[in-house]
Amino acid sequence: MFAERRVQLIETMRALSDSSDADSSAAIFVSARETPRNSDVDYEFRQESTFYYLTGFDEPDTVILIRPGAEAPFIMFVRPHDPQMAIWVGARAGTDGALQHYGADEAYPIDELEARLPPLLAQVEHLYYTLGSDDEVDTLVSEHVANRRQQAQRGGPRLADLRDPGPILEQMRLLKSESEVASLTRAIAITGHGFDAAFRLTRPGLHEYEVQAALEAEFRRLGSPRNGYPSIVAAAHDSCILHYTTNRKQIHDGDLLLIDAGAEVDYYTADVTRTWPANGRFTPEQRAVYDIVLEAERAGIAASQPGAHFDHPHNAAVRILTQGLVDLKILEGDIDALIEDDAYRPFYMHSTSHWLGMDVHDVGRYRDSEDSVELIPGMCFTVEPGLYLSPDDENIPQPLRGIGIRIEDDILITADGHNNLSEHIPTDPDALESIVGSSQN
Ligand SMILES: [Mn+2]
Repeated sequence: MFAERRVQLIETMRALSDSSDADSSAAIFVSARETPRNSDVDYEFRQESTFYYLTGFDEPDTVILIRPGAEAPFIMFVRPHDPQMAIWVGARAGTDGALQHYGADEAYPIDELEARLPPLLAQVEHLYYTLGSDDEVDTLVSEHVANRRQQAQRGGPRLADLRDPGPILEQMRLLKSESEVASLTRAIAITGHGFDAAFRLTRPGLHEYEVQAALEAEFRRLGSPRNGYPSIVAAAHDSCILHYTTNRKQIHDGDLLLIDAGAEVDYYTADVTRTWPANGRFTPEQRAVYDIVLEAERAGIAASQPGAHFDHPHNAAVRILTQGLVDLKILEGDIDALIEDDAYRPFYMHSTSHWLGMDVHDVGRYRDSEDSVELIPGMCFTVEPGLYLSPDDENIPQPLRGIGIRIEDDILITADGHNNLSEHIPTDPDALESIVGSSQN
């Protein structure tokens, strides 16, 4: 599948070539680098998503060159074998591995990049590289551009332009293949097991991190090597903080607990949020807000259809949330006028959906000129409305203050509608009440 993606990229580059020679372009992609944390310790390494999408290669300090029509269209520059490093941190693929296991037509040690790059690019007219993606390669590319400009003045082949390959890859990554959907499905299934453990364990007196540990223990136990993003485990009014990740508080009787978390599998991540009562029973106020958010979420999911547009689930959710804010006596007035004025914004300050895939906020355009993009089969995104009633907002009736609720599912657009990939993780408030705290441990 990695080779197929490189072929698809090559075909797109050829189609975008305006010269007589359709093979006059080349593309450069750079891996993630290791980031030092302190002395001999690095931050956990994760490959850059587009680089992994094109290569399946998960080592740092790697550069690839893709050249349509060349005798060696796929060249990898990798870290060489190092017997000493193999003892300390394990073997690298090396140039042999790049050739044998990763489909490279040629492979060289990364130290040779600076010397080899200029001759490999000497005839290229359209150079694809995302400037700003890597300091070292940025420098090599800008030196090459400067040298080619000088050479062109002396009659050398002209480098016509430097192009960003980002939009091509973003469009490719936006439409998920069957194997990508299978990985997402697995990530979401594992995430569901984590939520199940969290539901069952939850009870007043525990700390947020204890519930997080139960959730993430399932992720790891079932084969997810890491989370797609840091888990948000927010009790009480911290559920009103969208990206609360402190997760250190004790959970008290009467609190809500909001968890927003996703296991990563094969470089694809789930992104699921549930909110439930710590003691297993919603208060009437919590339940009233919960029912509004759930209705908004269901309306958003129902609006997720091929041929609809990206904004439609958001618009459907906002209508329900605004009506709900009126019913709760937080807003008053005509629903259409309130929506027109963004009156819901203090209580619902994020949008309802984002693309989902290798990155939790995955790549892909949201708008085509004026309109939001049309939904087509293979697109995957979240639907995640919420209401966040600040503990400090004196315009909110006192018993509602501090209630924060978000419900989030992962939706795949299909030929005849959609598939809610996280549907098996309960959102029904009665179902949640019956499962919360049911573990004896
Ligand atoms: Mn999300």
